[in-house]
Amino acid sequence: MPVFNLIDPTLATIAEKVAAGTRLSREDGIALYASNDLLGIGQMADFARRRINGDRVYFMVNRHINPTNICRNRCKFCAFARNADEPGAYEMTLDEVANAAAEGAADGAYEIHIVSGLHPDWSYEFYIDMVARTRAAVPDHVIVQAFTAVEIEHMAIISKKTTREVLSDLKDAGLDALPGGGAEIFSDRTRVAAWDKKTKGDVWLRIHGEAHELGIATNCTMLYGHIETTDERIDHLILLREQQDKTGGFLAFIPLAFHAANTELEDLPATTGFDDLKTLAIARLMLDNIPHVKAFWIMVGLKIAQIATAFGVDDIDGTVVEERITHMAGATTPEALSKDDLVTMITEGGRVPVERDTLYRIVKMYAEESAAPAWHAGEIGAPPLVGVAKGTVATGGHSAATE
Ligand code: V47
Repeated sequence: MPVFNLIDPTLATIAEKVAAGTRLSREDGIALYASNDLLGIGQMADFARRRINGDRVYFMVNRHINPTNICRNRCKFCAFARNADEPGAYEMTLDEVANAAAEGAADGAYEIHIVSGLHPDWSYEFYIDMVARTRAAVPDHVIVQAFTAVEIEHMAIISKKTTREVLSDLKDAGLDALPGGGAEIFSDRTRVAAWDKKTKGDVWLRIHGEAHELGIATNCTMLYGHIETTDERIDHLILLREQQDKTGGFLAFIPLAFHAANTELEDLPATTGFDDLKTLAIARLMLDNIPHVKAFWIMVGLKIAQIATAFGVDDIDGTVVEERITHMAGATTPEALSKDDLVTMITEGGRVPVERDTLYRIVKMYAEESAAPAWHAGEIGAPPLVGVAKGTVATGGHSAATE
């Protein structure tokens, strides 16, 4: 049995559950947020991380493309969106998107990550062509991860199709995976106050469930550090966990630290390092059925992302190149990192750097590992593991070798 050095004795029952691989309750999540014992929480999250992912910390070479910032939803937390006639508004042509994707692939990217505003004039066919053109511009091994559930709902509205039909059309055009954006915080209170036109939580979850059923892997996120309460954060995590129990296709959870500059919530302070680490660690502990927890270095900064690998995180995202959404909201992180930067960040923590594709298949191991982890998606070319993470990850019950 692991021994956790807890300063806060109220965490003792939670520690027993973590050691035994027992699911944590809503009350446990609330108690974790109420505690100041960051190192105690971190030790438990590190134990949970190791049980699932062994010594690996994943990263990837990827390219983000944001084809337009023109958006008909003007959410209060967003510094990226513009009206068409506003200074700074831009839109890319399909040629420009395809060229950026080809350039990313030529630079070694295994993922093209496409997210946009909801352009009021783009047609359904334009979106389908965007995926088809991107797919055609890159080699087969490159994963096309495109469109948040918010964009999928938008496409369903403009095409008068169901969201399932939209996902199916996109898949036929070459879509492999959905990114995790647009979830924000599922509570209706926050939605009504700050993003009233945006996709409701139950619709966001339904779309991801539909994607999983169609064999499209997805990620999930939580935007934190704005007007939400910590209870609302725990409720958000539990809704993600319940969806994963049903459809099993979430690969990674990514908490997104709110950046306030140039938004309507500009007066709010930035998240603290303490809150960032606690949120990542609590996510690892609550989301016992989601294999990976990612610290997106663009949002939490390089130093917190590196330290987070000792607080439950097994993924620090990728090289990125040209990120606009957080930088327009005041992020001071670089826009790109090299592979060497990422490998150094991981190696300093004594972990095994693993370059992966979107589906967590191995591109390259950068060091020897003593034992393969419980969760292992195989090598590049192995069949995608979508929908298999149903309640099996917490105890290390899943392994690609046993599928
Ligand atoms: O949906 C918007 C968030 C998301 C701000 O799936 C903001 O692998 C902070 O989802 N401050 C887009 N966050 C980014 C995203 C993402 C990033 C990296 C990897 C993956 C993945 C997904 O960013 C939006 C929204 O939730 N966001 N504005 C802001 N001011």
